[in-house]
Amino acid sequence: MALYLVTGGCGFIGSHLAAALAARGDRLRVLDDLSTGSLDNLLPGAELVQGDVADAALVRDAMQGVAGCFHLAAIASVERGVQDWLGTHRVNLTGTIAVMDAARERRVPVVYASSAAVYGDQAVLPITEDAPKRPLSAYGADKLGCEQQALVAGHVHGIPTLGLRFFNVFGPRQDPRSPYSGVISIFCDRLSRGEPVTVFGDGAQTRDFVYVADVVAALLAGMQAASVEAPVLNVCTGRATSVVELGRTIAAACGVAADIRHAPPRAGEIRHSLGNPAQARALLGLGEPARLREGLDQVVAWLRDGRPGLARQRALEAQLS
Ligand code: NAD
Ligand code: UD2
Repeated sequence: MALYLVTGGCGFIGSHLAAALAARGDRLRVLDDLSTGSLDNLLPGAELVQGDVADAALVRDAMQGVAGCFHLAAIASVERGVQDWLGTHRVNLTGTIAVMDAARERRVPVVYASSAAVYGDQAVLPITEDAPKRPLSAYGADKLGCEQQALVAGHVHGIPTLGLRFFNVFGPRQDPRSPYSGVISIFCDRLSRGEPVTVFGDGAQTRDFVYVADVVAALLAGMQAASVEAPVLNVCTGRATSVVELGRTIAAACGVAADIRHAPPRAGEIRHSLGNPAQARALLGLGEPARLREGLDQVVAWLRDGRPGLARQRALEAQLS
């Protein structure tokens, strides 16, 4: 029974990781400032350190006695990086350096979230890990900065790390009601309530949507793969879906007609994003990823249940058993 630190453990992906760690019998310390995460997503029984991941002293305390750190805390939005360049940089890059600095003393392995945003627009698809990096956003540039600091962590300080470039992650507990929410959470929420959805641009842009359970499998397996070489892997499916096709598939999952409207494209938007999952599959021993429709059905069911957080969901399950 090992103790792990999960930064961002009250967020969407963090809450799923927390549940998976607990299911395999591990203990958990969560560091989160609850800015986009919520207390309802805190795993019952987990220790909470509430505060800022860029606060070096706080992170150093939180790192005490842990077997490994999963670093997920970030301002996980391209759009917010546009609005608040410096503020997001402080959390997304300085926060990561604070985590690696705190891991220094005992060389605690760190598995951290990078993003497909490091690639920007690529001519060759699907994207393999060695593709040239051309981030088109402050968010992507900071994630690339995290990867470069991980090289320093390994080379200079002997800290084992693994970076996981998540593509577009979706699943239950992804907040659908913020202007910065991911497209799947917004579309599922609106269409399930019979409201129209807005597609930015012509909707032919494509994304590689990966279900959160597959992301958690990569995170868990990733702790063994962390090394001073600072490896970085794609976490994706290798399947492309256009935004318009997504709208239609979600409408079908909700059992409603697709009411799709169009608005101008987002500035600086990536046109096509499709990852090659082969390296991660081979290195982490991952199975076949979930089909899009399977994952969408889970999101629709979660919305129908009133969007419970992890804690409320646990309480509901306890009542039923
Ligand atoms: P999320 O917003 O649900 O989770 C982020 C968590 O970090 C939240 O609980 C938030 O309260 C916390 N946090 C934010 N700023 C903090 C700070 N200064 N100090 C401490 N805690 C802070 O987002 P998510 O989708 O679960 O993302 C998790 C990680 O995965 C992030 O690093 C994100 O950049 C990365 N990622 C996500 C996606 C995706 O599609 N969701 C894709 C690529 C990468
Ligand atoms: C980027 C990253 C992703 C993650 C995320 C965090 C890429 C390829 N992906 O996702 O890995 O880090 O940022 O924010 O870099 N859209 C609509 N209508 C809406 C909402 C979105 O049409 O109401 C479109 C949007 O224009 C885009 C697609 O849907 O083409 C996906 O948008 P998103 O905000 O869910 O995620 P994206 O691709 O910016």
